Order: sequence, then C-alpha cells, then structure tokens
Amino acid sequence: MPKTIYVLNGPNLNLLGTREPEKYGRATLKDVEKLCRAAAKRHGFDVVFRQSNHEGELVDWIQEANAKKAAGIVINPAGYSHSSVAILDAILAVKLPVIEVHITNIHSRERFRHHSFISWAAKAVICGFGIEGYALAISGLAATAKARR
Ligand code: CA2
Repeated sequence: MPKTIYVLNGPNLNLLGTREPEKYGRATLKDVEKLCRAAAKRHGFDVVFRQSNHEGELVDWIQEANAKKAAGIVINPAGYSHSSVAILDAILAVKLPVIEVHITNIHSRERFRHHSFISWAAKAVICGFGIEGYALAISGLAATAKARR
C-alpha cells in the first residue's frame, strides 16, 4: 500500500489566487493540490491535502497523520507560523518528518515574519519558490522516507 504524505495549509490559504496575486501568484489552492498529487505520484506516495483557518484543527490533523503512520507532513502554517506554540508542540510530539513551506520568502518581508515557531521542529524549511516549494518539499520528504525504509 502506498505511504501517505499529509499536506496541511493554514489560515487564509483558501484565498490563494483570488487576492494579492503580486505576492502569492495566481494559482489557486486547488492548483496547489494538483501539483502536490502529481509530485507525490511521481515518488509513489498518496496525498491527504487539507486547509483550515483554525489552529486546533491543524493540531488535530498533525496528530492524525502520526496515528495513521504517514510518511511525513508538508505544512504551510501561514500566519500561525509566527504565533503558534500549539502547532509547534503538536509537531514536537509526533515522530514524523515535517517540512515547512512558505510561498513567499518570509525573510524578505516584514520583520515579524522572519521568525517561525514551526522552523524549530521542522526537518527542513522551503520558502520563496512560490507554490513550486510544495513539490520540492514532497520530493525531499520522499527521498528521506525512502532512505529510512
Ligand atoms: O508565504 C507564505 O506561504 C506565508 O505562509 C503566507 C501567509 C503569511 O502569513 C506568511 O507570513 C507567509 C499568508 C497566507 C494568506 O494567503 C493569502 C493568499 C491570497 C490572498 C490573501 C491571503
């Protein structure tokens, strides 16, 4: 049975492609999902793809990924990156490799975006490649998952 990669998206990412295209591009979250499914398929993985505007729901899904023995998690925690100790704790509590993705280069933006609580627990961080960063994260996760088999 193919292993599963959870791709989790935080608040407001449901708006992708509808506002602020100069920052976040024109692709929608549905496009991101298609990109992730194609990238995962190339490496023989399935994808669970979700978005929530609620911190606790993201925490629940991190715990679910662990309970279901997923291969790993790709997460764009969006605004919660810069504020959420709860999501950090959820990641610290699971044994899965977590790749943090940001569409934009958070280090070339406002100061408050330079710090991410999630990076503390992430195996790797990808930012600034637009939505392609999700595919890069899946490739990286697939490579490390295969190495651990
Ligand atoms: O660059 C990223 O992926 C971010 O995680 C996006 C977050 C932001 O708070 C982080 O600092 C960096 C914002 C997500 C909001 O997405 C929107 C997309 C289209 C229109 C409005 C918001």
